[in-house]
Amino acid sequence: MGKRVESNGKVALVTGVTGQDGAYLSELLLDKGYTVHGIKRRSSSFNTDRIEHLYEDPHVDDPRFILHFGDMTDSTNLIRVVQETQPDEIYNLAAQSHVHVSFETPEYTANADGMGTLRLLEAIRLLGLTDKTRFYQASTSELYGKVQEVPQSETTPFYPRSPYAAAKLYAYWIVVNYREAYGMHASNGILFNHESPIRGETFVTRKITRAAAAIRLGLQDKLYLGNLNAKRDWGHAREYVRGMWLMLQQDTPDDYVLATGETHTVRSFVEKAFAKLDIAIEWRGEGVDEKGYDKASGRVLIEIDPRYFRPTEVELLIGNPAKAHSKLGWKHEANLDQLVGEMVEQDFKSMQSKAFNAKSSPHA
Ligand code: NDP
Ligand code: GDR
Repeated sequence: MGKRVESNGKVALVTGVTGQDGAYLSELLLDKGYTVHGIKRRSSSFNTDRIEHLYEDPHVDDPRFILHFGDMTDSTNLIRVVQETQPDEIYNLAAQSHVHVSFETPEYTANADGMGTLRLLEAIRLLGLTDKTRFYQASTSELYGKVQEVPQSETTPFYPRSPYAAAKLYAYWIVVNYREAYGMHASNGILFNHESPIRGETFVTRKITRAAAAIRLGLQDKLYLGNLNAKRDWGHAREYVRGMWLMLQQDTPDDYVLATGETHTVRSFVEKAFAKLDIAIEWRGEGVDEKGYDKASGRVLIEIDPRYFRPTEVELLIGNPAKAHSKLGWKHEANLDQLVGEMVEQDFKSMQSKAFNAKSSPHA
């Protein structure tokens, strides 16, 4: 964060503030002069790494970034925080956001991602804030699931393929319903995958860029992955949070796809990431026996572990962001090559300095 900017008098409430998008969005809103309230979960270890740089001493006058403990599964907590903060805008980013994990925790995912959205909308309604508070819902390209048509747009039918997507489907429709029933300014951003150097470490892109860096530095031997053939439309998270904000600045609420309009396989993401560190990957074998070799040394660097396969997969995502372009003036900028480059560079730098510190520690 640079110098504090003049207040614009507006208050935003961000759920999921400790996540990738929560961090970028808070930065953007603070830069625009908002007072930002964030809801974070209590955890047994620190979960505020991504927003550390935004932290302000709570004892200063007129604090602009304020954190509240809370949880999407706790109605009374959400009602209290909304009442206390009286937000002009709510960005609902909190979710159990891992598709594969949702098969292990389907009920919790439905509760946090589906019912949690309803709880927030009801809080707005019960507190009489329907005319004041605008609402952004973090909807997802996972709603499209099994391919119906490509590229996917706001009018493409949904066919969810995971408990996560089914929970987000409920959230999507309850937002549309509250908009139509109560005239709320509530919008769905149907966002395709967006990544960054602060992407969660268990999503495939970050898993790959971290592994590439660690393998290059000799800190890891191999990378195990699941489905290499899945295709995703990957953009940069910093650009996507701007789209969220734009949706809430429109006179009328609506639903918008944010995407790049390009799609790439997981396999090609792997090749690009390793190539950034001068490792050329050569693939041999098929199906679960496919392996990625270091072309130069012949060493196996990538293997398939079927544990990472999902019971039902989303094979192909490619979005059509034409509506966001024409109505919001939003367009992605970074291409996949730039995104991969930024992620690999940051992972390499931070692992290199950690490895150096470990070596130079007197206790190592
Ligand atoms: P992250 O997983 O990085 O962040 C999720 C956030 O939600 C974290 O702050 C997490 O807290 C919080 N959270 C999880 N469960 C609860 C709960 N029960 N109560 C309160 N907070 C909770 O996700 P992203 O930032 O990548 O994504 C933001 C939103 O956008 C999510 O809703 C996701 O489903 C959706 N989305 C993401 C896309 C992407 O490509 N990134 C694409 C489309 C939609 P903690 O830090 O404690 O875990
Ligand atoms: P996704 O992201 O499921 O699209 O959901 P993820 O990065 O987890 O998976 C993308 C694709 O890669 C394949 N894959 C692997 N995935 C993981 N996580 N780990 C592996 O080892 C691996 N190997 C192959 C997956 O099968 C999948 O096809 C993300 C989340 O941010 C959601 O919250 C969001 O809604 C959607 O993007 C849009």
